[in-house]
Amino acid sequence: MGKTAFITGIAGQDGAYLAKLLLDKGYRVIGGARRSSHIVTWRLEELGALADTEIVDLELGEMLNIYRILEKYQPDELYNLGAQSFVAASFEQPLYTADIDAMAVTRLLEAIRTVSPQTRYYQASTSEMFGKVVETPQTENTPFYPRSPYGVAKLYGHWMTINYREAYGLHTSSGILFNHESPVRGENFVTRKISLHLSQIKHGMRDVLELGNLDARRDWGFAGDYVEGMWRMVQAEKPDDYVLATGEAHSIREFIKYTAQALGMAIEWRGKGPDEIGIDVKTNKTIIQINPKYYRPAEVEHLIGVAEKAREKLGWTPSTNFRELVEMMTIADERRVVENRVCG
Ligand code: NAP
Ligand code: F7E
Repeated sequence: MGKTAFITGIAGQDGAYLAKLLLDKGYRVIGGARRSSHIVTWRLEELGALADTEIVDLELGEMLNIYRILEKYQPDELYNLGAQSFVAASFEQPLYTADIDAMAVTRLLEAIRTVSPQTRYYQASTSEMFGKVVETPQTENTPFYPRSPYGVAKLYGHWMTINYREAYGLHTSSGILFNHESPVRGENFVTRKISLHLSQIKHGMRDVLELGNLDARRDWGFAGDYVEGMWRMVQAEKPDDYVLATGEAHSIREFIKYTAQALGMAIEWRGKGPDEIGIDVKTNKTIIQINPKYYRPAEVEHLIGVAEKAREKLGWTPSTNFRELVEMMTIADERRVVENRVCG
């Protein structure tokens, strides 16, 4: 019989890609989604994973909800992808972010230790833990310096994952994943916001794209590649911590440039700082403006990772480069706009 995997955050971007990957490998996949008036299933549907994924109610704030799920399903593997994952929101909701992104990790690990110690655990850690970077590029050995309540909360989860491995001998691994995107990325994140809004502008359904800091640089990979890395960490004989990254960093400005290119548009920049604007060269209209509400109280300026350990020990390498990722997202969003489909 195939293995059973439980995925928290099944309705999110990575949840959908991981569910698809595990189903294709013959797993029984059970996914936890928090109760709402309308559970978001379009990502699973779009990736062809909805029909075979069993979805159960899971609120990461509820200890006994988690406990009963572990007791009932006794999964071979648990991937903790559920989180308040939007960095900007964590500045406004720091306590909620701490409860779900930090304390829930301990809830899960305590439940595993108590009723399902054979369960292998994956923790979704993040390059945001490097924050105001101490060295460039970043590896598993780079000291952490988080710059947001999100980053601070995730750092707690990362260390608890290590602590339960060392204290109780549990198979717990932590993936320090750099930004990874896809056509099913949430619309608030800057990449998807750009691919969707510029597609809408091209087709006359929006006038302006409003953004914050255009000079931040990120190491952006493709989510489909990164869930393969998560799975490999969990299959490894020994649990450990790994960076997954592409080793290339690009600015928001570059992301805009290549999205525009994929749409057959060109942008000319004028002005500086909050007065900078992006003009559509063909129509001479202002289509990009800065809105300071998108600036963060503390910014992470430049992240770039080295995934050498994952390559050596897990045989993992990313298959999609930056240009391919931008094109993939833009083509998907332009198609949705043309077909008048809402995916968000
Ligand atoms: P995502 O699309 O935001 O998905 C997160 C999921 O967690 C959502 O489905 C959300 O439910 C669920 N969730 C939020 N609060 C919950 C709660 N209280 N109880 C139960 N579920 C809850 O994020 P993602 O991009 O797939 O990322 C997956 C994980 O990797 C997250 O932990 C994120 O922090 C981490 N990570 C992401 C990246 C990246 O670049 N994508 C990089 C490093 C680490 P709703 O659908 O109801 O909102
Ligand atoms: O911002 C800048 C913003 O929200 C990227 C999450 O998955 O990756 C993600 O966190 C950059 C920042 O992602 C806008 O200031 C400019 O510098 O797309 P983002 P993030 O904060 O890097 C990490 C690894 C995670 O773990 C997180 O869960 O873009 N930026 N203008 C903007 N960002 C947004 N969202 N919106 C703007 O208008």
